[in-house]
Amino acid sequence: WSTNEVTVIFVLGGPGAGKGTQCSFLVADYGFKHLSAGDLLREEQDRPGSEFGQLIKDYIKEGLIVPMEVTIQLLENAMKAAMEKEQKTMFLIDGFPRKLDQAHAFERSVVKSKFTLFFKCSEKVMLERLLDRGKTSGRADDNIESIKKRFRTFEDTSMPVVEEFRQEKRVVEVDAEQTPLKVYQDVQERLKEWGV
Ligand code: UP5
Ligand code: MG
Repeated sequence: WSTNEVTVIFVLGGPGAGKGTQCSFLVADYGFKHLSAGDLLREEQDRPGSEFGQLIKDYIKEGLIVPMEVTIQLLENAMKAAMEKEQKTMFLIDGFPRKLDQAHAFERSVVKSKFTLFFKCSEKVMLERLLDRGKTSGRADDNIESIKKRFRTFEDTSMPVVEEFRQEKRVVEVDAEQTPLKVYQDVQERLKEWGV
């Protein structure tokens, strides 16, 4: 697709930074379709007959990045469906790209993103949030062992993506340690500056 037809905003930030929370606010106020790569992978994992179920399960538990072919295909299918069935053209792609190869492949073969909304949050705060959510989330990776691995992968593998986009002046950074509503106010101000 071309950037005239489709607008993509990547939403990045560490595990528990609040990506999903802020995306749901944005969906309510703007015409975005929200696609969480993690949610799409978890759905695919649970889909009867999926050839990737076990692989996804193992990668998520270990906090590792699922091979990009799987994730990009899921995202592309979901975008296509939202365009055809809901006439959506604006997408928030949450939790992706988390590795440089994914970023390059997606921007080359699907569409170039407008910018990346980056939620900055310390590990201390993210850990508290995730352990708290883990009491009820049922997520296989909301336990201390998996959380530590997710933090590690985020620093080693995903931050280089943010750094590359930052060099290209395509990162909009928001302090994610404030209350959800204060974070959202900052997000709205920044989007306005970017003409969204
Ligand atoms: N909360 C949120 N905002 C708050 C605030 N401002 N103040 C106080 N509390 C706040 O929020 C987390 C918790 O914090 C919630 O309880 C919330 O109420 C509270 P949430 O909005 O869910 O944060 P989010 O950043 O979305 O956290 P999430 O756990 O979803 O982030 P991850 O990036 O770890 O998870 P994701 O689902 O994206 O990926 C999971 C795994 O999938 C990855 O580890 C990886 O193994 C795999 N994956 C890939 O392999 N490839 C991909 O491209 C994507 C994922
Ligand atoms: Mg999330």
